[in-house]
Amino acid sequence: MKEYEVYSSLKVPKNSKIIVRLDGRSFHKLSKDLNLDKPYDENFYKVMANVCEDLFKEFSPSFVYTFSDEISLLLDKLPFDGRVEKIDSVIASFAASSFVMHYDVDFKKPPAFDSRIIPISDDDVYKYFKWRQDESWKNCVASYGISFLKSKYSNSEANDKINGLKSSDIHELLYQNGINLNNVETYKKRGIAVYRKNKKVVGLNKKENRQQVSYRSYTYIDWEAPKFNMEFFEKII
Ligand SMILES: Nc1nc2c(ncn2[C@@H]2O[C@H](COP(=O)(O)OP(=O)(O)OP(=O)(O)O)[C@@H](O)[C@H]2O)c(=O)[nH]1
Ligand SMILES: [Mg+2]
Repeated sequence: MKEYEVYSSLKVPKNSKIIVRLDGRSFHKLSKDLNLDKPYDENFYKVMANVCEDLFKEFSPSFVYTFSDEISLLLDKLPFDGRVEKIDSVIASFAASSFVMHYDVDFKKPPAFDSRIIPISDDDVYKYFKWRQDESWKNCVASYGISFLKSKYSNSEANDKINGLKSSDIHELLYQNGINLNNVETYKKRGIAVYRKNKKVVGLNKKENRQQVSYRSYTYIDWEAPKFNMEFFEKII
C-alpha cells in the first residue's frame, strides 16, 4: 500500500534555504469569535510572538517574522530531510497547538494554520522579508482606515469608501482627523521579528583572578523591528 503515498517523497531542493509561511485559517472569523480589539489587538500579537518564539526554539530557524495572522520562518538547515509533507504539516500543527496553549480562552473551533514552502536564494532573503514588511505597513494603513471609516459610516459605506482610496489617501484622511500613523507602535507598522542576539557576559576568571568578557546568544523578540534591508539580514543570516 505504500505506493499510494505518492507525495511522501516530494523534497525541497537540496542545499536550498527555505522560508515556511504560515497563515491563520479563517482568522477573520476567529477575530470575531474572540472579540479581538480593532484595528489591533495587543494580546493577539503577544500570543503570535509567543508562537514565533516556540517555533524558533523547536525548529532553529535563523529568523522568524510575524504580522497579522501570518508567520514566516527562514530555515537554513532543512528539517525532516527536506520532506515537503512533513515540513508543512508538522510546522503548521505545532504553531496551531502553540497558539491554543498561549491563549486562555474557549475557542469555538480548533484554530489552524495553512503552510507553504518557498525555496529562496541568499540574495532574495531580504527582498522576501521587505515584501512582507511592506504588506504589514499596508495592512496597518488599511486597518486604521477601515476602523476610522466604520466609526463615521455604516459598514457597507465604509467598505465602499476604502475601496476607492489609495494607501496615501487613507494616510492623509487619518492625519486630517487627528490619527498620525507615524506615532503608532512600531509592531503595528513593521511587525515582530524573532532572531538570535548576543549579550555580553562579564565573569570572573578564578584561575587568573581577573574579569573575563564573553558573549552568549539568546532568543530576542524584537517589538521595535527596524525597516528591513540587506545590511540587517547580513548580520542575521
Ligand atoms: N480584530 C483583529 N483582527 C485581526 C488582527 N490581526 C489579524 N486579524 C484578522 O485576521 C485576518 C487575516 O486576514 P486573512 O488571512 O486574509 O483572512 P482569513 O480570515 O484568515 O482567511 P484565510 O487566511 O484565507 O483562511 C484579518 O482580516 C483580520 O480579520 C487584530 O489585531 N485584530
Ligand atoms: Mg488568514
